[in-house]
Amino acid sequence: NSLSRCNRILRNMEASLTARDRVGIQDFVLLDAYTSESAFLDNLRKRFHENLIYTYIGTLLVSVNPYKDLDIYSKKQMDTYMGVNFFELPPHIYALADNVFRTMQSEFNNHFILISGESGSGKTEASKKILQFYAVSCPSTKLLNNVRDRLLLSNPVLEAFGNAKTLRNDNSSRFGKYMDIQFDHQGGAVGGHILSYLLEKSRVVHQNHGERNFHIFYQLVEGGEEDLLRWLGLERNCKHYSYLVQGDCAKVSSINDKSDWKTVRKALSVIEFSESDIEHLFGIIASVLHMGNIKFDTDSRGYAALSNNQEMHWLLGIPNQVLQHGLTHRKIEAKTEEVFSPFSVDHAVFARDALAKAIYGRTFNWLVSKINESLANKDSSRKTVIGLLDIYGFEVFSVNSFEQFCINYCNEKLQQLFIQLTLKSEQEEYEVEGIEWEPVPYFNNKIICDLVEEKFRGIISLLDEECLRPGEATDLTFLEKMEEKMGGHPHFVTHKLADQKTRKTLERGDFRLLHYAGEVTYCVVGFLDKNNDLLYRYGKEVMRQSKNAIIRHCFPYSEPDTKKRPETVVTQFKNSLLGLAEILMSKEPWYVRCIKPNEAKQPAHFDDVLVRHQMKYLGLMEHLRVRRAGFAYRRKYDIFLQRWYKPLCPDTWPNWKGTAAEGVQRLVKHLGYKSDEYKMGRTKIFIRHPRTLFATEDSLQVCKHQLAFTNEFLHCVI
Ligand code: AOV
Ligand code: MG
Repeated sequence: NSLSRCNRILRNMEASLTARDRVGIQDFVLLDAYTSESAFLDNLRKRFHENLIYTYIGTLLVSVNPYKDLDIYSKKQMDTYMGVNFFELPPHIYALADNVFRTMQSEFNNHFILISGESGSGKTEASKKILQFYAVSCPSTKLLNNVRDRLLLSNPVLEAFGNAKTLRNDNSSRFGKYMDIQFDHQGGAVGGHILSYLLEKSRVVHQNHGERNFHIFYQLVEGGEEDLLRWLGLERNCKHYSYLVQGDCAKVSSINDKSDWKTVRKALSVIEFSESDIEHLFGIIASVLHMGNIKFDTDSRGYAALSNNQEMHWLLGIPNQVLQHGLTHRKIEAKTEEVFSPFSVDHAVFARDALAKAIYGRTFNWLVSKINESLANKDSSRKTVIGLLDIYGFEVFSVNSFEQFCINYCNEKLQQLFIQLTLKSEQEEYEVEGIEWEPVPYFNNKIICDLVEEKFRGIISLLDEECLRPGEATDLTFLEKMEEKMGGHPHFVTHKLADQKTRKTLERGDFRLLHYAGEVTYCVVGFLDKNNDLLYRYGKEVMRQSKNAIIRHCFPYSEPDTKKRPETVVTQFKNSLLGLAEILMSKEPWYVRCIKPNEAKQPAHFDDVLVRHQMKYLGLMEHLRVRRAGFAYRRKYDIFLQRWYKPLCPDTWPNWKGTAAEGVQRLVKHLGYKSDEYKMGRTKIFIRHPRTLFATEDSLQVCKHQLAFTNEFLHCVI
C-alpha cells in the first residue's frame, strides 16, 4: 500500500513535471518566478485552457469557473481523492474537502471553508461539490443516509426560493448561507444547521431589465401540475403576472423550470414537509403572484379602492372584506378607539408591495427553520463540524442600490476576515513566536469597513440616524449628511465632493465607494425606505387572521409591536455578520477563492484584464508571498509530540519526561529535518514545506528506507 502510494506521488510529480509547459504548475508556491503577477496569470490561463480549473497556493484552493461541465466530479473521482495528500494527485476541490475532513477527524476540532469570489465566479457550485463529496465519502448507514439525503436536497429547495437570474449570474444567490455539517466520532454526517443572511426581498416586487424574480415562481407556473394550478387559480403563463414580467426575461436558456420544479417537489417530501405544509407553501407563492396583480382605482373620495378581484383572499384564507380593507387602510392609534385612515393609490401600491415582500421574506425564514428541524441531530454526544460559507459575491450593475450596498459591505467584511486570519495573523504569529520574518505588505480594507460601519460616523450610522427622522429626512438629506461627514475620505466620493473629471461620471443623487474589489456607484434613491422596511401594523394584524398555517406562524401575536422601534435592516444585517464572524473565528479556516474568467459566461474564454483584477483584490499574490516566505505548518509542541509523532523516535517513545519543546527538538533531529526546514518558536514548531511534514506523516506507516526514498524524491522534484 505504502509502496503504491509512493509510486502514485512519483507518477503525479513526473506527469506534472513533463507537462509543466503545457499545463502549468499545480501549486503556486512551486512557481519559479513566484513574485511576478504575469507568471501567476500565465499559470492560471495555461491550466484553464487545459480544463485544469483548480490550483493551490499551499492549502488554499484557487478555482476558475469553466462555464462548462467537466468530467471531474464523478463517484470514481471522489473515491480517488479519498484519504489522499495534496501532493499525490492534481488539485481538486475534493482534495481540499477530504483534507478538511481528515484534519477534523484526527484533531477532533471544528473547521470552516470560506468560499469567496465575485458574483458568478462559482461559489455556490463549489459549496455543492463539497457537500456532495461528504455525502458520498462519509461512512453510511440507513439512518445516516437519511441525513445525507436531506442535507443534499436542502440545496435545490433553498436555491429555488433564494436564487434568481441576475445580469451577472443565471443562478445568483440572493441570500447568504452558512451551513454546518455535523459529524460523529466515526466521521458519519449526523446532522446539519443552516443560517441564512439577508434575503434580497425587493426582488419579489421589482426586477431590473434582464433579471428574474426568485426561481420558485417560474417553476410553479411552468412546472406545476394542472390540478395544482387550477386550485391555486394560476394561469400557465408567466406573462400574466406583473411580478414576473418586469425584467422581460421569464425564459432563460440555461434554466429548465419544469424539471427544476420536479426536483424541488421531490426534495420537499424527502425533507419531510407534510402535504399540508406543501399546500400552504404554494398557496403563499400563488398569493404573492395574485397580490402583484391587484390594481387600485381612485374612489369618489380620492382614496384607493381595489379595481379587480384577485383570488388571493381564498388562498391566504382571509375573508375577502378583511383583506380588501387591510390593503387600502391603515390603523391609527387613538387613545381608546381604533381609527382607520384610507390610503391614496400610491400609498396602497406601496403597502401592497411591502406586504408581499414581508410574506415572502418571512416564508423564506420559515423554510430555513423547517429544513433545520429536519437536519437537527438530537443526540447530545459531542460532534465536530465543518461549516460551509457561500454568500452572495461582490456585484456591480449599471444602477446599484441598497441591496448592492449590503452585499458589497458583506464581501468587504469577509475580505477583512480573510486578511485577519491569513495575512495579518500569520505575520503577527511569527512576531509573537519570536521567528525572524520579513513583513509582506498588503492592502488592508479595514479602512473601508470602518467607513461603512463605524459607530456614530459610518455610513450605516448616518443612514439609521436619518431613518429616525420620519417626515423630515429624505434620501437626499442622507446624502448630504454623508457628504458632510465623509468629505475627504479616500474611499468615498459624490458629485459635490468630486474633482471635475470624476464629477462627469457621477449623478447628483449618487455616492461612490472605492471597495477593495473596485468602484461602485450607488444611487441613493430608496435607501431610507428599504432600510426602514416599513410594514403597517394593520397589515400584520390582517395576516394573523389567515387560515394558512405558515402565514399565521410568520405573523405571530407575540411579535414586538411598534412601541419599540425595530432594528433597521442594515443594522440587523451588520449584527448578523458580527455573529457570523464570531462563529467562524472559533473554527479552523480553509479557503476556496473563486475567479470568474469572463463577463460573458462563456467557456474557454479567459479575459486577462478581468482575471488579473480579481487576483489583485482577492490578495492572491500577497497570500502567495506570505506562504512562500513563511511556514506551511505549525503546531503546539505538546500536540505535535503527543498526538502524532513521538513513536517515531526512541528518545520520545513511549514516554517523554522532559518539556514538550525539547522532545520535539529530539524528534526532528532524529527524523533528520534540516535546519532551514523548520523553526522552533516560543510555543510551536514551524515547518516550512508541507513535503517535510508529509514525509513525516508517511513514516508513521512506511518503513525507513521508503521514507528516505520519498523524502529524497520530493526534495529533488519540488
Ligand atoms: P456564485 O455563487 O459565485 O455567484 P455560481 O456558483 O452560481 O456563482 O456559478 C455560476 C454559474 O457558473 C453556474 O450556474 C454554472 O453554470 C457555472 N459554474 C460554476 N462553477 C462551475 C463548475 N465547477 N463547473 C461547471 N460550471 C460551473 V452569486 O451566487 O451570483 O455571487 O450571488
Ligand atoms: Mg451563489
